[in-house]
Amino acid sequence: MINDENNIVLAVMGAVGNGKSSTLNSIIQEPLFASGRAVGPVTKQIGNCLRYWRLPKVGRTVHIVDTPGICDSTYKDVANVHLMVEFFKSLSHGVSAFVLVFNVHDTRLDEYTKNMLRLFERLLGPQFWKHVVIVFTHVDEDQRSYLEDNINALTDPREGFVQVIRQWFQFSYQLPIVFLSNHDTRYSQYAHNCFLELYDAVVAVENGPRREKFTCTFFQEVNNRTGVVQDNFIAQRIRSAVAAIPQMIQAGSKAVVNVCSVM
Ligand SMILES: Nc1nc2c(ncn2[C@@H]2O[C@H](COP(=O)(O)OP(=O)(O)OP(=O)(O)O)[C@@H](O)[C@H]2O)c(=O)[nH]1
Ligand SMILES: [Mg+2]
Repeated sequence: MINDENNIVLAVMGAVGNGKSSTLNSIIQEPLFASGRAVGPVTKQIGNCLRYWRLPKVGRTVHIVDTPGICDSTYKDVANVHLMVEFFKSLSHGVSAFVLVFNVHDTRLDEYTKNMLRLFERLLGPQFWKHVVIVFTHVDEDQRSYLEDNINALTDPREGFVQVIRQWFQFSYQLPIVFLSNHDTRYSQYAHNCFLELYDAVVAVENGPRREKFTCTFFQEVNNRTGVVQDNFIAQRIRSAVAAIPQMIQAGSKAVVNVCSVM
């Protein structure tokens, strides 16, 4: 049952091509979501479905939500905002973990990614961070020793990746960080261990201090409405969240103009 409260609800987010769809496919051990290398984004729609978490076999069902990648293109920005509206509707029963997916070979936190994180925080509230898991893909077994210096830099307690995010958004707790490979996951003990770490991280944020899934006033308010009224409400909330992020406006980004003009 899609609304069973025992389901893990997992949403992946991140830049185009970072391995979001592949990570979900690895978890369920099924090529459900299209993945690959392309000039533009491969995932163009929100995809969600219910499956067993199979890597590793944990005996729990997972409601997985795949999203199109964040990218810096005017046309795609407009499309992504429309899709985000659908995204929030589909998550209105609560979320175990928001998995932010990065590629270990490209760990820049660019302004666009930062603005999208600001937008999520603004819409969902700062409690959103308590349900975030950071994932780095492309940490393949045969690359692991070569990547060890990168991994140490990213996890550095004073200057590492999570530390930078914590400083930007000014929260004091740690975010779980998982390094994994989506390459050849079927028989690999290494992949099994990586995904066990991911499962443990998801369960840890799901069972945070409040021992419950993430929900927020915004989700509840969305749920209290239906049809066109619900659509208009979501659009209005996104528009005011964007307007409240000075960096998005100062950037003079066409994305902001488009966000406002499509709603
Ligand atoms: N070697 C290796 N390749 C990976 C890994 N994760 C993803 N890939 C490859 O990276 C490419 C992009 O992966 P996707 O899963 O399609 O990425 P995405 O984030 O869903 O991309 P969009 O939907 O376009 O935003 C594919 O060719 C994957 O096979 C990994 O851990 N190791
Ligand atoms: Mg994808």
